[in-house]
Amino acid sequence: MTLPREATLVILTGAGISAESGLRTFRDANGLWENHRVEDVATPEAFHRNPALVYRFYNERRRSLPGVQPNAAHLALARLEREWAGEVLLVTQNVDDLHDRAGSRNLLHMHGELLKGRCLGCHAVLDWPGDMDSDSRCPACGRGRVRPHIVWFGEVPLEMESIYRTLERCALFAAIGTSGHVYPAAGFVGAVGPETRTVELNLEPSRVADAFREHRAGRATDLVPAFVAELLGS
Ligand code: BV8
Repeated sequence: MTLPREATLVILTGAGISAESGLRTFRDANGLWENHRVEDVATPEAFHRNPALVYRFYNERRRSLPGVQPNAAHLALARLEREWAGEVLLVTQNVDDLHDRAGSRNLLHMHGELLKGRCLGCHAVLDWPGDMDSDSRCPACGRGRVRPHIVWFGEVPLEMESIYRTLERCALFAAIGTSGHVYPAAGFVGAVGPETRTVELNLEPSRVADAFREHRAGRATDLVPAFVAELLGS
């Protein structure tokens, strides 16, 4: 089914799109980090209970970013945004900056960003490329402690309103490199219209594969450039 040229596309990405850049997925770590389940480290309760552990978890991941590069899949999605006549909304669950560095602009980090912090006092969202700890203070208000600008388990993801608004009117919804474990992202495929084309691109079927009409199995750096070329008709 060919898409109208002005159609709105929504692309959802997960850790699998960054895997070939060298960033571990949650499944690779089988959800474990320093013998903690990620769900136990990435929660407000964990931050309250043991802030040093949670700061360390994010410092380690933030430090790994300069050493990795966007891959062909990230670059292909940036090309799609540039060359597609209609809107392309890229919603990522990833907290790395690889889509940003690949050139995607109409990009929503629904689970936050490693390179940002948030003031617990004035709630300012801050660029934060370096390490963060309990002594870190907000440069905006000068006194608040700072937390990672990350949506933890049990917290409300960012930009949900605009995401659902775009899902309702998109002609194509494609999910790339996400296991379908985590909600509400895993439920997005159920929020599109009855005519919307749905495609899952993944190394293996996700938990919600049955909800997609089309499936492409393989690595993101193979599947995504080919999928984008097909959409652009080139
Ligand atoms: C919410 C930031 C309400 C942190 C993340 C009990 C108590 C409390 C909550 C819940 C509960 N039970 C359920 C919930 C809801 C919970 C949830 O879903 N839990 C799960 C564990 C069951 N969700 C929440 O708490 C969310 N908030 O529900 O608020 C609400 C709801 C709706 C509306 C308003 C309010 C908040 C969830 C956000 C948590 N934060 N990230 C951090 O990064 O440290 S989630 C984190 O894990 C990632 O962001 C990502 O979303 C998720 C991992 O998923 P994936 O990205 O899919 O990665 P994964 O490793 O799982 O899979 C990789 C995939 O890639 C695989 O399929 C693999 O095959 C594929 N792959 C690998 N290599 C390649 C590849 N594909 C292609 N090419 C390759 N080379």
